[in-house]
Amino acid sequence: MAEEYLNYIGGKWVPAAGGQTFESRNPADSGDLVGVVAKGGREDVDRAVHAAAEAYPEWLLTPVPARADYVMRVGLLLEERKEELSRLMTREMGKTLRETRADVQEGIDFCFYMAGEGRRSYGHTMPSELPNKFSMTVRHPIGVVGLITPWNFPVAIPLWKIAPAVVAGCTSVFKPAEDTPVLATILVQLFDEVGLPPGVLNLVNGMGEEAGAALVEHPDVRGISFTGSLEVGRMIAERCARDMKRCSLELGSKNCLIVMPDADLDLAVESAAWGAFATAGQRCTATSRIVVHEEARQPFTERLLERVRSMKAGNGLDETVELAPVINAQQKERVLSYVGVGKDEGAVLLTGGEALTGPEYDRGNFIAPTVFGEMTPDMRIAQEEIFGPVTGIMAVKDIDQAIAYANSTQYGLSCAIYTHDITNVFKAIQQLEFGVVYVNAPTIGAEVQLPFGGMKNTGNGHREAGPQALDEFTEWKAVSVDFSGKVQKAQGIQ
Ligand code: UN1
Repeated sequence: MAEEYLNYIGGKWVPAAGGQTFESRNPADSGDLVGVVAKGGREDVDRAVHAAAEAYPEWLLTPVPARADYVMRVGLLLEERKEELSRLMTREMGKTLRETRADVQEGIDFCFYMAGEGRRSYGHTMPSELPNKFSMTVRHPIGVVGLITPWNFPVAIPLWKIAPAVVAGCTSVFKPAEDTPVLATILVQLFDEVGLPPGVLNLVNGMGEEAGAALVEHPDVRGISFTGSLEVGRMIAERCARDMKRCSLELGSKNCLIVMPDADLDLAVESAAWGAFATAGQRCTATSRIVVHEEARQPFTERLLERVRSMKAGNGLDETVELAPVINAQQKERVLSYVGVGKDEGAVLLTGGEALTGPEYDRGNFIAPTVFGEMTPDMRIAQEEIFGPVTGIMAVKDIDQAIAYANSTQYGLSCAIYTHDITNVFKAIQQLEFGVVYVNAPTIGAEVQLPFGGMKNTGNGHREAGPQALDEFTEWKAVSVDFSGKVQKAQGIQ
């Protein structure tokens, strides 16, 4: 029997109100049942929001360093349990062990970063135009928030939201992706273990259309932080706009790696292979487009294909495996259908493009690493987020065309350029419409002390992590203290 995982409401572990459950299965082996999970719906969300609202007044009055201390202690527990959780994460969502270790590490790093923020949480002081009057800004939590997360970073991304919400003084209801409920539940267990007061963090596992929608629509929820698809993000934004709710969105992207002729091609090839095929291409930051100067196209393409063909696919617990399965059977079909789209549009399939078969693959969702050549910016495979092990190469004649091609989608999360030419570097920095830009580094692998988020339809202007982390969960309050003993009127009124 697989272990059962419950929801966490007001500090208590509880089954779903309707008694329903759902399964979490291993994407590398459908016979491996990772856990049976309480399937929460509207009523569970309502109870969780009430618990969060009840906990809020006291949490607001808890000193910020004391709030941050819980986050620090969760980071320490994660450090102790890193290997165990990494292995379980590979079982639950498939990516390789070295990547699941990195996911947990990113969570640890961010807990420590946010713990430090607890003793900063800076505001400003500024002068007043009037004598004997003092002015400053302080952060104020926005209240009860809903946190809705994806499955591709089951520890890091939830912590990008939970840790700043806790430090900011918000109380929250966490609705994790339906593909990774087990890891999410264990993460919440850690907050329980360090003694976070009941109601400050609540967990409702369940489906997006039920539990997620109920959270977004709940009148007592003051803000939503969501990472996922543009399609769902749009629905959330519309609903939040109507109710004047804070809403921060981290959505799809079509990230790009630019290779100029003076680049170190070995580095560019390794960077492309890592960026496109780590997590089987299922990162918001995945290198799903490669723009190569025509002088470098042939040697770059040859070396990339050689590198990609050397990749071993399989169960991520095998340390020699580089290519993991995609998350579920539905996603496998979707990715394969995009291979058909690319061929129909006239792109040239250079390698991959099919499901992997054989005894070690048949019970999992494995797709061969896929590279298209002769891709052009107008093609759907160059425009739509595929979220699988598929990338395409476009040739350009100069840096201006490279930047134009890179910018030619509705998205703008991550873009990398390989070059040693200082002019190319600064043109890229100046003109790329991406929230995350790398020079001679892959499109993936963001560090937690930098702000993370995208331009254009990748989001709605918010950033996670970095010095901006608290902005998502706080309002600015402008405070003025008059100690003149008079009623002073601003703007020169006598
Ligand atoms: C994501 O896929 O949503 O930069 C986040 C990276 C990771 C985060 C990706 N640190 O690839």
